[in-house]
Amino acid sequence: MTRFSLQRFFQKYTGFLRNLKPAYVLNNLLNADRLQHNRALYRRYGLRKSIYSPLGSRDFGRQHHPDIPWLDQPGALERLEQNADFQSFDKNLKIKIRRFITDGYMVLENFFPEKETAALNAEVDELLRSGKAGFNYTGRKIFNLYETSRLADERFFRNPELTRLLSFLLGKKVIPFQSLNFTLGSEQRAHSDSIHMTTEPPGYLIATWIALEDCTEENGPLFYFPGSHRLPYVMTDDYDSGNTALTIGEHSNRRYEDKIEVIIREKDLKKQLFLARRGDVLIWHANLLHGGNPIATPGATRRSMVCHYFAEDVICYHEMSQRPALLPK
Ligand SMILES: O=C(O)CCC(=O)C(=O)O
Repeated sequence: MTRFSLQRFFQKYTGFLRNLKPAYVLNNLLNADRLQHNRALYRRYGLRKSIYSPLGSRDFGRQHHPDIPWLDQPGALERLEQNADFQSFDKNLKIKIRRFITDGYMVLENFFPEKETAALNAEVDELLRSGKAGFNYTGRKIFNLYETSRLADERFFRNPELTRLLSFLLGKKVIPFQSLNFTLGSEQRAHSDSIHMTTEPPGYLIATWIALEDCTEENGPLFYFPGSHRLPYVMTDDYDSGNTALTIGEHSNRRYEDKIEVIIREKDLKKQLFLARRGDVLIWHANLLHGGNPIATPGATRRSMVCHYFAEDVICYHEMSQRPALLPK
């Protein structure tokens, strides 16, 4: 089985193998070239294990490395005001960046012109119709469309203006990691991306959520909890994940989402809907709790694209499935 087909297999497959750590180790070995950069990083962060082994937050002990993103550090607002790049932004963007520190998200209204969102929607329809793109095992997500659509790749995933802003927010250059396209709302329960895409030091993931269609209360809009990014990161040791030496734990995702629901209740977090207009972009922090509202009108479409970015020069991994991230070559 080639490396590519094993990756594809994991995108569609939902059975027992998904739970087995050795299956991921095999996948790591088949993708050895995409893990070599970790040798130097493991040394830098004092991690003494094979780059092909399972990897989780427990490997870093109780004390995470203190070099977290600059805007997550104490005194970030003051440091921001002294930053020359920050001073070069327009007044409106400065306000949004300040709020990103406290709220964990920002919205760039009308960022993509209608011509571009219409072209991408037409391309998604055509790729789905021809079978060149398809949904993964969730039945809702088109994984890494940027690999088959130059438009999705160049204008949306690697958009220079967006990647510059994301690099500024993390204080390190970003690496475009994965994209997800939706034609219907995800109806995903509240979660933080950091359980799925994790870094050491923590916090070096950032995402853009792009509205390719207007969102209403009917078509399952995105929701988020402002300020929730400031809560402690919830990792597999913080809930009953079922994780063992050989398995990642059955229903780990459901158990995680149950835990997040408890936290939302206990902290009395206030949910906000993102009733986006087509072309709007929302940027969220690695630890902002968010999800997809139920679709109130069955069948109502909600076209959108999510792009996830890791920062360069940090260890990137997947806490829930306990494996190092295979960065694009
Ligand atoms: O678009 C949505 O409804 C949610 C997407 C999401 O939660 C994610 O990509 O992490």
